[in-house]
Amino acid sequence: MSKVGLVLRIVALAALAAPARGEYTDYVWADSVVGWNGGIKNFGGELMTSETSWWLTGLPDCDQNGNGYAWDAEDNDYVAGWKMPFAGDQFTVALGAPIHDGAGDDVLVVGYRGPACLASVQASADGISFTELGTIGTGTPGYLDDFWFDLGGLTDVRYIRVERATGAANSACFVDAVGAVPEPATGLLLLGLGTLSVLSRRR
Ligand SMILES: [Ca+2]
Ligand SMILES: [Ca+2]
Ligand SMILES: [Ca+2]
Repeated sequence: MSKVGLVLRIVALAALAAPARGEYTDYVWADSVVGWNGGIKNFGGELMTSETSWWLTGLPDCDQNGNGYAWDAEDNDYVAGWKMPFAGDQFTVALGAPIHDGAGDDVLVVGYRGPACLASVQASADGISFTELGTIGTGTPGYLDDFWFDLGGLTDVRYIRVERATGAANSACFVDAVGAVPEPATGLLLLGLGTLSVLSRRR
């Protein structure tokens, strides 16, 4: 096998072996909350304000002991969402950088929700026109989950909205963080191309 062929093969194998979604620390996270209405609050019932909108920004931070259960005594109540009564609840975050449709799922919402939850997750490039990516459905109260969504061809997405879609009993939903995968294939491809150019120069 030629050196070039070997490098191509290594790059291909690395792409297959790499975790499809990488780590939380590699993601683009929401860096601001650009709007909300209804009764957006933390689980304790404190209404979110511009002073506390950081509950929704940055990396997930409410499960301090990392066991996936959000209500342990030592955990922080750094979430925002809704419970009863229904009030047309929704919020929109801005991501730290524009995101594009890569292979597989792209957008991540971390949170916990009630057994009758139904929430719509939407994406927008301009903050005005939103496209629904999917929904967050029923869950086990208190247990944090990663909810993944595919951009489905959308590009230059900067805004993610989470909107309550039911006023049913036990339809609470609280979000810890909103993030996205920042095109992981690009760095790997550049690495492969860089190695190829080094090899071709050495010949
Ligand atoms: Ca916990
Ligand atoms: Ca995708
Ligand atoms: Ca949080």
